[in-house]
Amino acid sequence: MTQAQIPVQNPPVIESSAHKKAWKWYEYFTFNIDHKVIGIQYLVTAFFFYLIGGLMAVAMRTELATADSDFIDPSLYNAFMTNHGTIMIFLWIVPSAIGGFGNFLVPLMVGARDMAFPRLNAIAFWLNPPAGALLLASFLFGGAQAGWTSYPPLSEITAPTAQSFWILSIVLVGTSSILGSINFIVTTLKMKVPSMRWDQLPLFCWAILATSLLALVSTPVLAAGLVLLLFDINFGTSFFKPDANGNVVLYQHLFWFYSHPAVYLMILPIFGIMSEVIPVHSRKSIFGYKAIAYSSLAICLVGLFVWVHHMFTSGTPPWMRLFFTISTLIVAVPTGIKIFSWVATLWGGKIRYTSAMLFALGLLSMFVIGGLSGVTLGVVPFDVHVHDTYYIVAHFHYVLFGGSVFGIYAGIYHWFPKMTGRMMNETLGKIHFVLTFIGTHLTFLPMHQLGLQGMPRRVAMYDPQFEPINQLCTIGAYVLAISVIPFTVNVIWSWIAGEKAGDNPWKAMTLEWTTESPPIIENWEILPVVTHGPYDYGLNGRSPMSEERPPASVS
Ligand code: HEM
Ligand SMILES: [Cu+2]
Repeated sequence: MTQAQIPVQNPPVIESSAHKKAWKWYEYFTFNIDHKVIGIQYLVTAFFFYLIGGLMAVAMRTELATADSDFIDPSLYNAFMTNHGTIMIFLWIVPSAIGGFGNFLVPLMVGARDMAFPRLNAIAFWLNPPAGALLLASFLFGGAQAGWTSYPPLSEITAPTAQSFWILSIVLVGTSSILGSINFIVTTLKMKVPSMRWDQLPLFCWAILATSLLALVSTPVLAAGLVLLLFDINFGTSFFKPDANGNVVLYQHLFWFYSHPAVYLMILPIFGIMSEVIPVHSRKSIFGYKAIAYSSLAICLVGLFVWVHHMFTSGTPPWMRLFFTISTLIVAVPTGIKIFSWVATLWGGKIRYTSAMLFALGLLSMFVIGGLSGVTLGVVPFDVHVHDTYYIVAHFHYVLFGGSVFGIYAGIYHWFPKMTGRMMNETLGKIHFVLTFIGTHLTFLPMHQLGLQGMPRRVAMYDPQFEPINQLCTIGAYVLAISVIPFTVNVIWSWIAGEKAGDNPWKAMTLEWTTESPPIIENWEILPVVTHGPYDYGLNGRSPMSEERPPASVS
């Protein structure tokens, strides 16, 4: 190859690890400052919480198999409902999508040796286990009862100790997310290899950049709201107490100013994963690179101005309803742009139906359903009709399960070879996909109908007329629970004894595939030089479908 060898003078050396090439397994359980170790720590911890949150969901669905309350008592049901939602959002999707994939991939994708602030990075991760422990400890005091939104006055008058544990836990994860965001922003802006132009930055990195900016603006607002709530519960203040001139709607504003964007915090990194997986597994350059990159930034901006759509039934004045309806419908535009770009990328591509690709395709279909029901909810009269019914539950599970969890799975099947040096088993992967796909539809599709017929959410008992449909959902939930088994077996077995992966099993073109699998400590012996775009399949005279890689992208 003709590219020049650019040796790196004085590579930034991480002390203690100077002459090691790989970490020992037990070093993954320590305060390690390598971004790759931290990424895997995030992923494994988050998956552990996913299993716990999933068990709570199964318990709830078992309760809901019959109309009366006969399996767990209502206050335990409430506690499961609250902690299931909280765990899934704050301890599973956000930490795995941003913390896990972001940490592992961003430095590798921009050609850096680590994150900008490795020690801060480790601190950000290590805030998560105590946060999870605090959340689970809340069960010793009856468990928080007020739902993941924790609206006062309910959250101020039920289970105060458990609620305080809940708040402290969320403040810890929030702090973790702020520290992580600063790190991602600085890493992307400052540590990209000079040979990489901005329009060669992988779309996953654009997504993490947008996500981090959004998290940085919105998370402190949530933290403020929660700390005020903590004061109300424990120290006699009355920010949100209606009987003492407090304002409950103020809490809702503070909460949703974070939590609506939180939806994008979960989905933007997943969109980033999609933009990497789809071109690689269909051997085509991504369609509309700039449109995808800018739409991430647009979603991040518009997403900050739609939070009131969660409060249409909270006495919101009509002009506000109008403004927030319009802004809500506008967010559908950049999201639609991305969907079109992926479909256009798939169009005429040489699609390889790997497990990663199947999950990505599954995500597309699910997300379209969830997105469409979201658009219907943006319209005030309809929202008022289905407010706090199972229609809402159906909508957000399509987005969160179909949209986020499918994306995380796609990402794991795609990058597992890079992370561990071994391939995952495709047969088990496909079984996992089929079970998950059927289970998700079976669990959540019928819920639209329940909602339209008026079944309220967040209750353990319901009118017997809803029983047959609920039983379908419960069967679906068991299918989903079973679907985790082939996945878990696959990860553990493949990690130990899977087929060796080689540096670039998918023949991808982003930088992370130019180093060894798993990457050595500090990522490269010699930093890579970028000679082509991240999705340039088939340039330099090869056919667009070429399986062959272009001349080495590093030298
Ligand atoms: C294993 C499959 C799952 C099942 C069977 C399931 C089931 C449930 C049920 C029965 C509820 C109570 C609904 C209500 O009364 O409002 C619920 C709430 C919720 N779920 Fe799931 N869920 C699953 C996965 C997920 C995932 C992956 C997420 C991802 C973020 C998630 C997020 C939530 C949230 C945010 C709530 C609302 C909790 C609240 O209202 O405080 N769930 N889920
Ligand atoms: Cu929203």
